[in-house]
Amino acid sequence: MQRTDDGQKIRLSDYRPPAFLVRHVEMRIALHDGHAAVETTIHARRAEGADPAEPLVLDGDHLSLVALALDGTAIDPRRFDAAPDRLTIRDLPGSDAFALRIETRLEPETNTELMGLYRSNGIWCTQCEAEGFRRITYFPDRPDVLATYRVRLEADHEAAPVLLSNGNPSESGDLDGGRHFAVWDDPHPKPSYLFALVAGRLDVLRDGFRTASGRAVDLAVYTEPGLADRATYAMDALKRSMAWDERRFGREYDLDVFNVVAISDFNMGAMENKGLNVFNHKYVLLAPDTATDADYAGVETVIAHEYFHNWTGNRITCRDWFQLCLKEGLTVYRDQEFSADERARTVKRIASVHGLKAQQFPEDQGPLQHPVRPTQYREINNFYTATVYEKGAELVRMLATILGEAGFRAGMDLYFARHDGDAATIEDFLRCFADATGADLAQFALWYDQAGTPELEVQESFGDGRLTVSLRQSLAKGAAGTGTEPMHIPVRFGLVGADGADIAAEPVAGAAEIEGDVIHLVTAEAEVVFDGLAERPRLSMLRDFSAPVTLRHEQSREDKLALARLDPNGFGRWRALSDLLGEALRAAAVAADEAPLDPRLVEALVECAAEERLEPALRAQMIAIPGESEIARLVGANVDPEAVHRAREAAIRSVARAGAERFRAVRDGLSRSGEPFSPDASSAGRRALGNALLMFLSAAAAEPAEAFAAFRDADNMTDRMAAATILAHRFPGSSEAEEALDRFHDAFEADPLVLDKWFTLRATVPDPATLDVVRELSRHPKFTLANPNRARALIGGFATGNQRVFHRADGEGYRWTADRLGELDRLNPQTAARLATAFRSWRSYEAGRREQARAALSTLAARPDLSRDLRDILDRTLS
Ligand code: 0A1
Ligand code: ZN
Repeated sequence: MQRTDDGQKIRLSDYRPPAFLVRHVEMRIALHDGHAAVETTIHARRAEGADPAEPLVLDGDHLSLVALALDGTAIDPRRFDAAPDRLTIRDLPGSDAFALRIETRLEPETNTELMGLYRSNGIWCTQCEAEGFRRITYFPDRPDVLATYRVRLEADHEAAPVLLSNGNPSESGDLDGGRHFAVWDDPHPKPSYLFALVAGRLDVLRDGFRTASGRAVDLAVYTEPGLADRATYAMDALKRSMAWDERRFGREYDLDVFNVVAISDFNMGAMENKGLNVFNHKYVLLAPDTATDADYAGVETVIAHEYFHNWTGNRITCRDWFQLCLKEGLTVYRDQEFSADERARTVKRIASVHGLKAQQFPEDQGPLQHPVRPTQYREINNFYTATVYEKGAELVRMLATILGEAGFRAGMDLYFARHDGDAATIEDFLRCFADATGADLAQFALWYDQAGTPELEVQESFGDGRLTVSLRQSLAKGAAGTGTEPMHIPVRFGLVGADGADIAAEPVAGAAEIEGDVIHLVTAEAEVVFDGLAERPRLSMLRDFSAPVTLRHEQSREDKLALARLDPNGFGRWRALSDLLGEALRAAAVAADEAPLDPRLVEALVECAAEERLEPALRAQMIAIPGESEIARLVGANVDPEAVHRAREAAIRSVARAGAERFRAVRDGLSRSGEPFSPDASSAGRRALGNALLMFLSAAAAEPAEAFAAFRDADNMTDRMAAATILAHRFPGSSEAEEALDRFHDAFEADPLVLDKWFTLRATVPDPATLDVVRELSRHPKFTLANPNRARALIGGFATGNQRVFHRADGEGYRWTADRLGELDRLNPQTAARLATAFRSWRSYEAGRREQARAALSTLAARPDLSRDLRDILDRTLS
């Protein structure tokens, strides 16, 4: 049963330290078919300075109390109130420690929200972040209450030969009636959101790691039976992550075991429970025949992310949920750096920036806007957002840019030393960098509190060997209503000469502060002057996307075209091309014309595709045509998705026709037939380029034969999926597309992760008839709203991956989606709320669609029994 909404907001300004502290928790959890019996003993005491008359108030969520005892004696019922969402106990000792024993009884099988203790494919597992522990027992379920845990699990040996919890294994043994037990000790004090248990019939892949100081760690990845051989890449990524964190940040692992479990039904990507990371199986299980290169990269990233949380999140956690970015932004930054080191830095950076613009920018510019550190929420689960994660990571990256590598590392070292074992705040974090380097970060701190994407306007003029660059920053007030003060924007730049080399020019003294290749813009406006230049350089601004801003650089198309060819910074070349493409597509979509692209831009793209000295992965990124939702974002207002679709198709045709011959030669040159599949970054890059070219070649030929042959001959999922997408999306209804989709379905029907791909592939066909297809798919025997991956594959695939049909003028796309969200909300509010964010940009569409979207959203919002999660998103989206 979902929580309904009382409309109440939780505010950062109301934060009070806990009145009671918990030192140690003992749990005995007996798992049975149909129910679980939980006995929890909380060793606690009143916090120093807390009011001795204050009752102990423990959080609960749909709990029923079985028994309650204080220091071994049942408590007089007049001394406590047990409600499903709260246990209040009065007259507790003034300062002595006490042991409170709480018994609860749960029904994991009926837990469809997948929060707390639930059963997935027969496996018992938990998800406690953010507030799931209170669905297991009454507890001060807040991240600033840290305790050590000793957990005893009991279950039927047959049903659950594997019994896992946090920390190190201690005792285990047999019990009567075919049951057995295992005890786990977690010596590291942790908040309740990091508690976990897993029990069931699981296969395991084992390995080991020796830390720099010599600790031997047993590593294990658990999967459903028969799938452990698909965990080898995840295990490899884990070992690489452990070694990287030692090298890069001096962080070692701190337990004797590290366990990872892959679960089929999971709301998010994964969870960093201490010593027992639980994953959506999508981020563990891989095989060349079932997983794409993007899946491999995703597994590597998520494995690293969860592992890195051991220090940034677990050893140092958050004081309260407003500080979520303290662990998430920092950990995303760390996983991005890991991928950059393990793969290719520029390619990784482009992918991150692309993701930031696709996910975070629309959030920051729409009704769901909030600062990286929010100051209020109704439902915390709705704040695991691109802003907290991805923009949060950008803030850490800016800090590294501003302080330099050594200063940043000194600040991180101090943070680990000073706050190990703490529940910290953003202020604590920033103070470490200030103290370690002497920097004043007061202005920088505004980035955490001011929502919205700043605009950075740049103008340049050149004469007599002197280049004057004017910079202006501005921040519009958005839905969050936060401040608009000028912030510290680090602007990495280069002056590119006609020979394609950076010109080393000294800035004229007295202008805005420049350190190396970074301009520190700290005022609303500033001017930078370079003198003594022998030629007019091309200004390459905001290299590596050194700040999360919208750059408005008044730069001629000639200069941009020159940078696309010449910029020695690979990111700069990509950005020049993507700006040129974005601008051309935006203009075409606004004018609703299908004019071909500027031939010079087309030529630049074709040349990039063929530029041998560039790594193929980068070439694939450079020739990517912006997607329809990206073009819609650039149009910004009164978007007509049909015009967007036509503009994009016309652009693809212009590039395809002009490049066909050279594309063919490049594609032929890439093929390495006979070589066994390898998921490494450069092999993946060759496949990415080859498949991007196949798309253009199919568009040029205007017929599906080549893509069909590629589909038929594919010996890995990346190539198969790419070819199937070309067939389904570009040749919908053709016999080749139908045959490919059927073959795909029949070959992989039994593999849930691949079947998800098939649902998404069909839901994203940009053809009006897709609405009937998704209707039919929602009645497919393998479709279920109970599995979040499946729900996301169909509903999410459609609503976020099919601009043209989701935004159908007749509103049918909106209504179908809203109806599904209403159904899903009754099972899994968190996933429903997340999917509902597909509507976040509804106001930027043309009037007719706007009205249809408003009507669909209002009808959904009018349902009386919506969850707090979905109601929060709908109210903010409509406001
Ligand atoms: N902390 C996890 C992700 C996560 C967040 C929220 C959840 O439930 C509301 C579950 C998992 C991470 O960053 O990986
Ligand atoms: Zn995280």
